Amino acid sequence: MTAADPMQEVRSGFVALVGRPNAGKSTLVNALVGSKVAIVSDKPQTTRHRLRAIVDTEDAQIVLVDTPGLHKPHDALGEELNRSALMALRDVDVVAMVVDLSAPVGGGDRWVGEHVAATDAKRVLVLTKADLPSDRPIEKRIADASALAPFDDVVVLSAKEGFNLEGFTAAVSALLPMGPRFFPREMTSDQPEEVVIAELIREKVLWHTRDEVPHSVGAVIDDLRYDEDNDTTTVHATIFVERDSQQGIVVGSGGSMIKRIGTEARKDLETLLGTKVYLDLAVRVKKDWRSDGAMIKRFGYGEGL
Ligand SMILES: Nc1nc2c(ncn2[C@@H]2O[C@H](COP(=O)(O)OP(=O)(O)OP(=O)(O)O)[C@@H](O)[C@H]2O)c(=O)[nH]1
Ligand SMILES: [Mg+2]
Repeated sequence: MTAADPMQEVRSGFVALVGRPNAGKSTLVNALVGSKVAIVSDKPQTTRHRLRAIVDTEDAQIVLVDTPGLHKPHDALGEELNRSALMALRDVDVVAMVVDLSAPVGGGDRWVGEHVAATDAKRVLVLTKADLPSDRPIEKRIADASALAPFDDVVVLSAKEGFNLEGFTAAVSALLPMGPRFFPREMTSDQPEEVVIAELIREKVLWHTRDEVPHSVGAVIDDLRYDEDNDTTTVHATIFVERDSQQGIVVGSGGSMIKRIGTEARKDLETLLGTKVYLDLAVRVKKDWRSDGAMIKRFGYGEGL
């Protein structure tokens, strides 16, 4: 067998995944890439960074662009997240609109559909969560969602069960132009290590909190260093919340919650970094930071400009 020619032309291009919060975009990205590159939670508005993830096969390189869920914004953060998601619709070859097959198509989907219809890119409708029961016949759901924009193709899949991921890859590849690979074949994501680490910490907070708390949480890395002698990475990070009461929730009684968050995050970080990890987490209050443009920039959310 001869080594693949790096200049060989394959189906290659950029594919933006857009949709309502919680539709399942990031779960699909992880399933397609085959490793965890995007954080996921059961709370809406989990993704706050536009993230590029690479799916590389023998005859295609699909650069997936995961985006924050499009929603009705209530603050500066929400506006920035929407702006970032809508920016991703420009300059991509294909827009994949991700819709939760188990939930009714609603006004939020129609609004996303209008933006999808307005792009010059090819369009694929992705109906995900096919493993979940639906209260309406599947044909009806597919028909409702298909009417949201003029789509070039429709794919039904389950990211969680890994059902019909190859259907997505085939549908998207067929719509991509021939060209060179844009990224090295072994690369899976374009996120800087510090962002990945901060996001993993935030993800743990999302899973363990509810109501306004998940939305009020931001995480930053204050210091990151690797000590070769004992093969340990030391991470100092701060979790920001907006209220004293939220600080109490994230710390937990006798520090029980922050300990749990820290233990779970450390395990993930050890897998990610392949070293031992010492993780020090502080929880601080920054009142109404979601309305503060400077703080949003400091976290690097949205366009991170
Ligand atoms: N049963 C089932 N659950 C899924 C599937 N895909 C995603 N989920 C769940 O749906 C929830 C939201 O998933 P995410 O991937 O974070 O959704 P998202 O669209 O990226 O959400 P935002 O980042 O907030 O816009 C999580 O609880 C996932 O486990 C699926 O195929 N089947
Ligand atoms: Mg997401």
